[in-house]
Amino acid sequence: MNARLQNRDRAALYEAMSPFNLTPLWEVLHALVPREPNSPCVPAHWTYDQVRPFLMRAGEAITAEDAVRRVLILENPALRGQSAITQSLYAGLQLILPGEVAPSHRHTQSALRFVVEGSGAFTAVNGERTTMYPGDFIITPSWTWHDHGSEATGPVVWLDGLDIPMLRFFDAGFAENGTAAQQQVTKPEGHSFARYGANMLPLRYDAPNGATSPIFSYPYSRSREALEKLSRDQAIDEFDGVKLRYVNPATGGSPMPTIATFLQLLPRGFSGKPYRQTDGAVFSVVEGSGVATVSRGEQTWTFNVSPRDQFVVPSWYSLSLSANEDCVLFSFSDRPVQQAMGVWREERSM
Ligand code: GTQ
Repeated sequence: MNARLQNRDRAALYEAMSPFNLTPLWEVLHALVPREPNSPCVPAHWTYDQVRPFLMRAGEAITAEDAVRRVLILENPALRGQSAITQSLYAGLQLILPGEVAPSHRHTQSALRFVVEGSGAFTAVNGERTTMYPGDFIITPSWTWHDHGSEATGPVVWLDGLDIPMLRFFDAGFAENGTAAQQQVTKPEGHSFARYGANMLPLRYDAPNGATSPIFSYPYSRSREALEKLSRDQAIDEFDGVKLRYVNPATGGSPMPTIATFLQLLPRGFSGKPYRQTDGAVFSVVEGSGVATVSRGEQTWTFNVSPRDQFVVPSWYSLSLSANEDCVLFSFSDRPVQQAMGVWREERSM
């Protein structure tokens, strides 16, 4: 049979089977099982100078209570309309103004907060409030009641990171609104940290939040101090500078089952080597300034980053980081899920 006839036969076959919801694998196999990750996402950078005026306008346009959560979603430019910064993760910047309340609710999606601007807002989880300070990493475990409020004198802004697209993928999302705007406070602030945060655990450890860390807040001051000391005492990693991962103190695993979180210090003058990983990562700049160079094939993105900026590096795009002055970066990704599946990979250039 000549090729033209064959193509015509095949086209007729595809058309005939289509009404029966059948389609040939061989036309799509290469895309379904790519030689290497082929993310539809693109690298992107949100400077705080660009974003902040829109956040403040949002503060005038709607109250936190009416919005439920007054958040500007950081959408991957290649995934507009999907409320996703990577295929599996959601990110947004949430604003709360003095005296406001973001009402109590719970959902199966896990959430992290990374405080970007302002002090004195609080988040309440399971009857315990945690006051937020810049650089603090705070978690809301899956299916726990949470509300946010502010006794600050100015605006407070934090980065929200949630596994919303992942739960959407699994069709496993549930949510419920609280009966009162704010949950009752039943424990003194710092209760969980005393119980679980001193490198000690209660004798009969009760895993109050299932697979999620029993600590709600990982204060910046302690994490920053650790990085500072390590930057003096140990060799600086050629790719990461000094990078630590946050842990669930009861398991040594990630604080949340779906999201890994990291804090790293790039010492002044650091010029990191390029590496790539299968977990796309969202970064929040805490201190200092630097350059994130992201590349894939022939294409390169150069982000000059400053404090309070956010940026995203998709799966298998290579990243190299450099610092003009001591630079601290927070980041998060879906690594624990990939590791549970045994598919996480990284490649560090020679
Ligand atoms: O604070 O509970 O950015 O439910 C998106 C969904 C924040 C929250 C978001 C949420 C929340």
